[in-house]
Amino acid sequence: NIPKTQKAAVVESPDAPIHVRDDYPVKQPEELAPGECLVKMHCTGVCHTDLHARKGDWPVPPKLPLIGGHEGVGEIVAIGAHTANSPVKIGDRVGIKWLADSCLECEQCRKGLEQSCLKAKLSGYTVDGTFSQYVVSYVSHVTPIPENIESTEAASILCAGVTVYRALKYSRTTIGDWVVIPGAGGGLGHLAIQYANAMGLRVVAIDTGAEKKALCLQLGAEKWIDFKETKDLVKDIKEATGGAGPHAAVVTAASSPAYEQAIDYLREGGTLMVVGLPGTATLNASIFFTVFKSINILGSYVGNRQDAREALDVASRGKVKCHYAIKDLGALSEVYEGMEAGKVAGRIVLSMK
Ligand code: 8ID
Ligand code: ZN
Repeated sequence: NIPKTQKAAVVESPDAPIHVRDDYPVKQPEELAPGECLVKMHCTGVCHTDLHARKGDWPVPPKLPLIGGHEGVGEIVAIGAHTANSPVKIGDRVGIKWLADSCLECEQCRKGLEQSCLKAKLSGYTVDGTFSQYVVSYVSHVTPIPENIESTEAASILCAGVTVYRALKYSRTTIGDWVVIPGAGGGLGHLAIQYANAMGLRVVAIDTGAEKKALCLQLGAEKWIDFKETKDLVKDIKEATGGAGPHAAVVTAASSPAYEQAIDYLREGGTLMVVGLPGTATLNASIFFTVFKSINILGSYVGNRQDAREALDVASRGKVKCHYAIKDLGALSEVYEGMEAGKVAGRIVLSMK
């Protein structure tokens, strides 16, 4: 009883309005290739990456027409014939993350850096994503969802959560260290505050507006700086961290100004985790002070299958909770408008039922 057609939000071109259709074809079970599975979606988060994709912001172009979305949770309703060694079965609740599939054989895959596999398939970018009722994904990469977490709670852990979890994990920090999070009131940032706290880190949240301030402080940030109000960001960050500056910065803002002074405010030996992805900006770091202060600059790209399980495990034990509002798929355009205007505190999750 899998329908032939479904609701889907289709982007035909970067300028055209998003077209929510109800006659989009569903790939039928007998059409699935080995290794593919069909997932009936419960819900999906909306990431700022989906907005970058929709606008064609990035130097690597998305497929067109495109169905975006890569924070989906649903149930497997079919698996392609002749699929060998599937780690999941029909009826399992699974998550669809940014990395839809990778070859599992190349050096990057063997090293657990599968997100940088040259044959990677990206949900909602190079293959259709989760803004539809049925999604074709891949048995080796869908993420089993633990029982004790709601689908709507789990959705944004699959991109926002795993991304900041991994960035913090590799930030060369330890219990009691200070981490500054520009973008703290957004989807990635508000989860980063909580993962940082769970790791024993002390958080300086940077973002703007009363609503995001209240959210960040409520989620456990010790200090707050409004980037639109500060007269001297470096001075304010240093003061907030007792004079010496933070041990790490995890930049989750979707804008390049958020990176500009990181080398100046980081503590000696500190680490800049490059996460937020403004279109074509370059990192402008003083070479002299990067060397003189022994600064580490590390790009951090979502997470591998293990990171996804770890991030979900932490959330399923109640240590991290997504702050979200639920809307329908038809609201996607207005969600993007709100996100563009910086008005979304936390996340928006779309119900797909
Ligand atoms: O794997 C990765 N590296 C990865 C994974 C997922 C998402 C990277 N991203 C990227 C997205 O593509 C996007 O560029 O991270 C960025 C943030 O995604 P998001 O959290 O989904 O976006 P959001 O909810 O809009 O939050 C961004 C926040 O940044 C603040 C905004 O106010 C907003 O709350 N912000 C901005 I724009 N400029 C800022 C600044 N200068 C700033 N905060 C502090 N300082
Ligand atoms: Zn994302």
